[in-house]
Amino acid sequence: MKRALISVSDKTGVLEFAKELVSLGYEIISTGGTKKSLDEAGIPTISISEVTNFPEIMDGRVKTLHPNVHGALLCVRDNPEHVKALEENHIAYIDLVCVNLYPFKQTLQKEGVSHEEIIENIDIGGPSMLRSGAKNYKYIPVIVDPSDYDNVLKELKENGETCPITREYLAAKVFRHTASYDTIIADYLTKKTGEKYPETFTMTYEKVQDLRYGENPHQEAAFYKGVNPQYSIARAKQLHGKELSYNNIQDANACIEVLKEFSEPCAVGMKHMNPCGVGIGATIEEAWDKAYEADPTSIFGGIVSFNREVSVAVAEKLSQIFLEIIIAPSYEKEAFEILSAKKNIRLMVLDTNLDVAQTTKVTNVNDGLLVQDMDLMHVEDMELTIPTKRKPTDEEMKQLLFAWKVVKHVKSNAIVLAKADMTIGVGAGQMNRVGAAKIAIEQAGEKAKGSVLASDAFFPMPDTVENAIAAGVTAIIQPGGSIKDQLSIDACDEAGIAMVFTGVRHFKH
Ligand code: 93A
Repeated sequence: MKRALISVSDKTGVLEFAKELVSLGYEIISTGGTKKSLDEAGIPTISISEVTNFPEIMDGRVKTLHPNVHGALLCVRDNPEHVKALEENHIAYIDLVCVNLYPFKQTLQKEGVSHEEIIENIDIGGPSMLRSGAKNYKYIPVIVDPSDYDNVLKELKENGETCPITREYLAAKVFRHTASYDTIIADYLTKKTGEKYPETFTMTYEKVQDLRYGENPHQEAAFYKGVNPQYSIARAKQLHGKELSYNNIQDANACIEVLKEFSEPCAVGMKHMNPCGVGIGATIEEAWDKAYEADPTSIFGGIVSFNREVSVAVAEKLSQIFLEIIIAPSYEKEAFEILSAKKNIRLMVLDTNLDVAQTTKVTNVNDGLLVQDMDLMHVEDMELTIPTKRKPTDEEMKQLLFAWKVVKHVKSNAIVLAKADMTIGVGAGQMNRVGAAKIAIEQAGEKAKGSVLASDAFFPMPDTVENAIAAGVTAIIQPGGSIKDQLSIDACDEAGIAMVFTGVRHFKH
């Protein structure tokens, strides 16, 4: 008689699965809680203790960790020595394993959970059975995911056994699962020790969706999210519109990052990973008007994020332009109706009050990862100094700080011009600073008069400052620290404009 070992914490679908196995002639072996559920459903089972000849002890910590289980699972059935060992020790084969693990992740996410409870939810016996069975996938199907029950049953019914390729697929899934399970445990304990960059870097991500393609149609792609995403694109929910694309997700992520800088009502327009228009105001309408006016050309086909509910007034304006995505904490009912009248526009919600939990940023290079702290440095924590004769006025200072918060999110070399709580010129990703400034100044045009300028890193030459002065900029914020700082300061003093040093730079490559 064939035997199936069933020991599951997630009981989804297990009664039906077990019932079908019984009707296919399997004897079911199961552990305490699982057996109870199967018994209650009238499904005949034998207890694990009957197999191990040993009681479940220590609150179940030791129930399946036994040679009668692992010998049965690991035996190479084509190896006479193995078979002999099995017979000599009176061990019978186990032909199918169905195990899912103590809910470690879910326990971790429980409000007010104690360390002891978390530790108790580290499954030891379950992964051991999964791994033993999966190592021997040549003979044994091992099912860790209830969504595989149906297919396994189908194959058993059709062929009396599972297909080798299915067993291989299931084994790969098992090892992915146990690896990711252990990663979550390791992550929890590593965080507890405070070790930030341990000798191995492990991460586990769960698939959100396959993407139609990557950056270009000839590249395959998928989107994965962290185990407990916070205020980020991985947490956002799509309410309406076409499926997100790879480029959408990257841009939306960058768009949300800018939003995190501001607590006042704010609207951010993003295009190809750079903010094209950012506005703040007393209301979300005002913020949007500014973000739009900042650059009505680039916003076309862009991504927009808000940190306040989208009102009807804003929705009416948004519906006039072609946008890829709108992200906001919520939408007024009628605002949602207005926007969702467009079939393709992606409408997303994201709680912008959540904690900003992510503290490390991972970038990949071929065959490697670069991991660094997120750039969470805020201007409030910087020691600002004023090297010029003239100090910025209060209004200039307000605009400088606004521009500084935005320039942090513009690809280097980055220059941002701002005026009246909005960006008016953004120079992004240039290979020289003066070039980035030229783009920003040209975009601002007449508006540059009386504006302020932020530079993500210091000026190696005074040329950018000279160009800014010529365009009518009245105050500049930059890290300082160039050996030629004095030339830039002199240029400011000569023109009677103000300069602020942050002492901190914001490269973003
Ligand atoms: O406590 S364990 O690490 N020790 C074991 O020997 C063991 N055997 C199965 N956890 C063990 N399990 C796990 O118990 C399984 O992975 C499954 O998640 C759970 C099922 O227990 P029950 O059937 O008593 O509800």
